[in-house]
Amino acid sequence: MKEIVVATTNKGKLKEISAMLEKLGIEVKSIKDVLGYNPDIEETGTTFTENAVIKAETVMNMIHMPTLADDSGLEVDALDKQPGIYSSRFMGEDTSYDIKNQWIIDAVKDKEDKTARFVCAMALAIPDEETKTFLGTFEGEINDCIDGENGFGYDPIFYLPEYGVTSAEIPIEKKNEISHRGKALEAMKKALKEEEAGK
Ligand code: ITT
Repeated sequence: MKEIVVATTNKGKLKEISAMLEKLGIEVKSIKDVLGYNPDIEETGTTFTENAVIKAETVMNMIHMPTLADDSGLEVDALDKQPGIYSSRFMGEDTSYDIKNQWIIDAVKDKEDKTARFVCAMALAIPDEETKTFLGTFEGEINDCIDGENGFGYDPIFYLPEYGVTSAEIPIEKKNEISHRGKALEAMKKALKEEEAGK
């Protein structure tokens, strides 16, 4: 595959996915590059994987090109795995991440269990092929303050005990090596390689 359209409106995701795919020699386009606008897609699924498939197939059916979609989010164990699939809609789509992040910090402040994880489901929809899905997870804890300028979304409160910093304090290359998104893309790479070898 030489070219792939990434069905996302999220600039942070696009930057990370582009950095990973360009390393494989794949040219990345956003839906806006191809369609000229971002279609409004309702995420009606009940799991990350269902939503990733909805996004990938909706866009692929519009443009008839290989399309990759990412549905991801933060699961906080002490909050019954919320915000989960509602991560971008949590507290309202237009609420700033400073406010969302501080709300989560306060909500787990007195909880013993601060564990959390990012989950990423990727769906690859190719014309006339069955859609393939891949899952990656990234374990961490909720930090006690907002720290770091890198990444996006909930990265500034996602503490990595092994590194002693949040995922907003590590460079993008490092995050891509260890993150939910990096792992899902690694699984996709492996599946595509195996498929190629079997042809
Ligand atoms: P698209 O649907 O257009 O791709 P979105 O941001 O609405 O964009 P999702 O519905 O998958 O995408 O929601 C993902 C949210 O989960 C994202 O907006 C962040 O709040 C959070 N998230 C996912 N991965 C993250 C990461 O690597 N770092 C920080 N926050 C992340």
